[in-house]
Amino acid sequence: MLQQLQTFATPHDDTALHGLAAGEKPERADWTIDQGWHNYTQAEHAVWKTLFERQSKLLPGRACDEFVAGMKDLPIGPEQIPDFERLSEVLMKRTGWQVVAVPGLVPDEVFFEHLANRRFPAGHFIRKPHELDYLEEPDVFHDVFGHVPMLMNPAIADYIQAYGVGGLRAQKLGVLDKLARVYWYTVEFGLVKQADGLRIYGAGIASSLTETVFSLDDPSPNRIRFDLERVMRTNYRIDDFQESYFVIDNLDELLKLAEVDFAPLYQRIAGQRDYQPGTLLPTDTLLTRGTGRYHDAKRKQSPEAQATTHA
Ligand code: HBI
Ligand code: FE
Repeated sequence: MLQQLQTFATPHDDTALHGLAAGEKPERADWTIDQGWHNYTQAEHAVWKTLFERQSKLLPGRACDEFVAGMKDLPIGPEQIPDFERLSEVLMKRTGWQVVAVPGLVPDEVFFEHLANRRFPAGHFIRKPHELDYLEEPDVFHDVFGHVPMLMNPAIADYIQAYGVGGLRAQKLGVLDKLARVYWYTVEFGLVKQADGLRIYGAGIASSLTETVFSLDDPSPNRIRFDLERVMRTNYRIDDFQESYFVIDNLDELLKLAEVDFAPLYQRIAGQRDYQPGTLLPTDTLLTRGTGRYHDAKRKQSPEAQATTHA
């Protein structure tokens, strides 16, 4: 209880870990907390501003048109960390979604239950000035700047809800790892083809300065036409840039994905082997064959880095 009080009463202190990772137990069963908007300090708003301005300079011509349009219509600006209630008012009218505050990572079933009900759980805390470029847990910048503009799009809105429903089902079937890869390579790290070339729609890219550039401009990663079964069998990196990005033709493709019955796919790939993040297959449709230089260099530095992929 003491720990609970401390973590929730002073939500903006210096602890590095939040939510599940900090060993917290929630007050409410759905893990939501008050955003506590008035508790943000000037220093915290300043971190938001730094991040916001960096990304806003970089994203025109790189983020997909839907991201830019969503951002424009939301009460999100450089000066202050957004207020979730004001975001929810606009989102609710557009696609029926809400943003709710959570202390950090929440258990899978809690996460899915929110998504299945069109509530997006957003970390209420913001990273510290020394962790601008790398953070283990989703904070308010990743969740709000990266995810919320996309939730203004009806296709993404339906797709993420379907992921929540599918997540609960996949958990019961013991195949969550397969489904989580689909989320990872679409909602978090997806690229989409637009008239003038590849663009970002994944929140993990859109909220990262370095990965924005790496994913689109660097010769190192593979850029592969999205294929559902292929992605379900592909491990991903949680500690570094992706070695492969998967590309969809347009966001409506996700709507079709949301309608697919995954059960037969889980059965078909059960027992088949997984692919490593950088592996290319003869059946892949390649947009870019990566040089692999970035991750090869890292593996030379520390061979054990190869193992830090997510099952
Ligand atoms: N909790 N707050 C939060 N945000 C996430 O993105 C999240 C989570 N809990 C579980 C989870 N993601 C993933 O591991 C699932 O998508 C599988
Ligand atoms: Fe995310």
